[in-house]
Amino acid sequence: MDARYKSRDIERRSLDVDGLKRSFLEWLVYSVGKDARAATRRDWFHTVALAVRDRVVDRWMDTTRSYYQEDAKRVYYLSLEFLIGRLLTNSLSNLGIVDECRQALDRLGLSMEDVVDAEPDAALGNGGLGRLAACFLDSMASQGLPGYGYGIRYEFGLFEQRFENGWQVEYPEQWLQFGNPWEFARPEVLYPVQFYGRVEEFRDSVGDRAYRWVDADRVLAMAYDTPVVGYGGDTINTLRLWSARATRDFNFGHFNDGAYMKAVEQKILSENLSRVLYPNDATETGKELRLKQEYFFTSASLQDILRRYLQHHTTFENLPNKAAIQLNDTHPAIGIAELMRLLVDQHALRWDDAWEITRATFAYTNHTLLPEALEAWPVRMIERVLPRHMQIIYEINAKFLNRTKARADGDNARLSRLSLIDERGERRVRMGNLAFLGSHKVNGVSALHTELMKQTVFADFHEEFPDRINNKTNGITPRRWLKQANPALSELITTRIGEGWISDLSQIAALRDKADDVVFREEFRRAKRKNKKRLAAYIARQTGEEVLVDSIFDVQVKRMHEYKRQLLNVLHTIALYNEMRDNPTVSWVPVTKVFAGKAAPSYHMAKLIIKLINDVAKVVNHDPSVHDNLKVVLLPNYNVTAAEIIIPAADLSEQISTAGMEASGTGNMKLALNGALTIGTLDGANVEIREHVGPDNIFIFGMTAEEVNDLRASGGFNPREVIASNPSLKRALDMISTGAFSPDDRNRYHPIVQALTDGGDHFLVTADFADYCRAQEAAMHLYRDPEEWTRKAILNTANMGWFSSDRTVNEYAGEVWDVHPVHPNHDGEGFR
Ligand code: KOT
Repeated sequence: MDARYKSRDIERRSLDVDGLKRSFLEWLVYSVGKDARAATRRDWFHTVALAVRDRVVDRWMDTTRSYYQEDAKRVYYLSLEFLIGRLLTNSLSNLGIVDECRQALDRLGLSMEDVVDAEPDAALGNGGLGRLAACFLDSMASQGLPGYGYGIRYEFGLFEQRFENGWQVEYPEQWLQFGNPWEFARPEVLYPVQFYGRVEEFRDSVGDRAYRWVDADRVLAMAYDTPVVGYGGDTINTLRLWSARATRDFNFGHFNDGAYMKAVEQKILSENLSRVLYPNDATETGKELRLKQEYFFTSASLQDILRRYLQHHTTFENLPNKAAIQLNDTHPAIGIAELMRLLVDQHALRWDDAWEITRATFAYTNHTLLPEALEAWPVRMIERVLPRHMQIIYEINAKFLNRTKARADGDNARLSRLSLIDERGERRVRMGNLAFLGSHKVNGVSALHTELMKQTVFADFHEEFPDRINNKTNGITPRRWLKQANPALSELITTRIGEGWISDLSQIAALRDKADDVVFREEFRRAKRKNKKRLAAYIARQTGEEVLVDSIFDVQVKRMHEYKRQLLNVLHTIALYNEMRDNPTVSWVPVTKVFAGKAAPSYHMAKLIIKLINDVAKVVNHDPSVHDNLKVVLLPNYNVTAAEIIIPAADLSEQISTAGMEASGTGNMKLALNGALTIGTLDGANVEIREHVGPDNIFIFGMTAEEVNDLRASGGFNPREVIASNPSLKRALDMISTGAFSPDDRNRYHPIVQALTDGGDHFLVTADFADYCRAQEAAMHLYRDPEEWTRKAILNTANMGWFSSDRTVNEYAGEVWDVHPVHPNHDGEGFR
């Protein structure tokens, strides 16, 4: 081998400070094309990312080769969203070279923080569902599981949120503007995806009826691969995202006609498929482009999965033994009809065999019971966009209902509920029912949510298939959400119990004893204080507001949604403000209310709540009569990077959704793991968090899901009565409705007041207000006793081990996917 090439080859792998530094300089000059004097922070970020990427490529290929050689069963996680965030610290940390990189940069006169901060946030998701997918990728790779993520490479991620005059304004999020050093374009991995056209019936070679989809438009799906570095760097998995490309022969006819501009226009239109992420969290749009996005990435992924399978196999009966496909909600559920089409139409399998294979391959995760989020596409739209799939869905439905009818002795109401087609009003395809029927396992994301699935949306299906529904309580990756986001606490933990917790979070239970150790408590507080200072500086930079580091940092960060009840928190804020003004001589526990979260651009009520928080902040923060005892901040543009700064600094974690409405929550887990005490309802995973941290170490309030259900069913809830009987609630609401926070437009908050009163208060904000205030008081009271507070905070951290996404993913692997760890062979000259 050429000696120069060889030395460079070794350089690409070295992990010591000198090697990294030389490698940075080489990348800077020869790939970024700058010298050190001219390089910007962004140039350095690209340089470092490319040099780090070099260090994973060999191990990535080893991993992929090992899966191939062992013909291992793979799991394919199909998700319309992957909310990844930044990758530089994550990659360095999982490779174990954070310090080396910092020193190498130091020798070049650069600060690691500056370089890290130049990376844009990969925001290819809205909230919990997308972030869960990203945590699962980290956990699968860290467990050595052969897991692939499949999704869309959106050119524009979730919009950037700014506040203008207190209102949310959306700006495009151009994360790819300066290139993405982590991805590898695969122009040769290209699959055709069809839309529209019509179905032709014909006779196959043995004279049976067969179908082909003709006259369709074609778009190409091109792959971009991002390596997913597992902890320790042994396993490097792949996230494959599809980008839409026009076919080369696109409207060739137009060229012959001389209609060149028209052809180019068509090309641009077809490439819109992967242009932008829909910004709705837990609500559906019903837009045709969204349906096309769903089919686009699902079809490309299935073609890729079958291609990989066929490298080792000639028939399909073993597909379920070699591939598990997990549907992240119903967004990829059209894949059930697509796999049937591929097996029956293209590979000539018999229907019943294809159906058995399909069902054994797919599993489905439901993430919400909110009716407005359950996908139901108009039959007319599917007929037009995916005509062959509509036929297949009808066929699945007919066979299923026929079988069921035989046993259902005439219960037509039940049959119509089980049907894949909703016949009430405009006929629609119920994607949840399709996903349920086409999967061998269906799961909810917390114990409570799974029980409610059995009792509500899937009650009839559960009766029909009692073994299909199972629970997989969500989790979070301790690498990103403790080790990386909270170095102060992580280092403290590691000095006391070693670093085993990073890959086995159950070991963090060894901290339980330390809750009674006065020295450890002092150090725990010191770490929290450091994080609070970091957040205070961030708040000052972002909002200009100065907050007291010694105040309670009371944090509610999540998407803006009525069911998450930011309004309940705002009402408490106003009530507390009034109490402080009324009693200026009392020595109050200072409180900083921290909010952050985006509202869907078309969700007017959520946007009005944002404006209200900003208006309340303006009044409270400038009122000298409360001194500095109360501050309210709403941080703009909440994303993964902001979460990494906010969460480690929280004292109190707000998880206050109306019971029965939050499927799980995962922010609740991140905050408790970082030593925040939860104030919350018995909703989603809060129920299990209480079981793990202990009822004495959490502030639970409010109605239970059952009580909510009964109250709603009784139809007897009257918010007016509740308000009249609670003077502090009445006063807070009166202030909102008379314009105390909006003197420039006194009617501004009429819709909010209306919803909470004559509107019937669907989310039961007023019903839970008094008990919420009681829980808040208990929290403030406890905060006066720093030793007791810290003891409970430590017990939260120590008792959250079960909520690692490693645990979650292992449960899926064992109970749903039947996949097993593979240990890649790194016999080459890999590192370590
Ligand atoms: C559902 C349909 C469309 C768009 C988004 C959703 C969605 C998002 N459904 N659930 N989520 C959240 O998922 C998280 C992960 O499971 C849960 O923790 C959270 O409670 C859900 O609201």
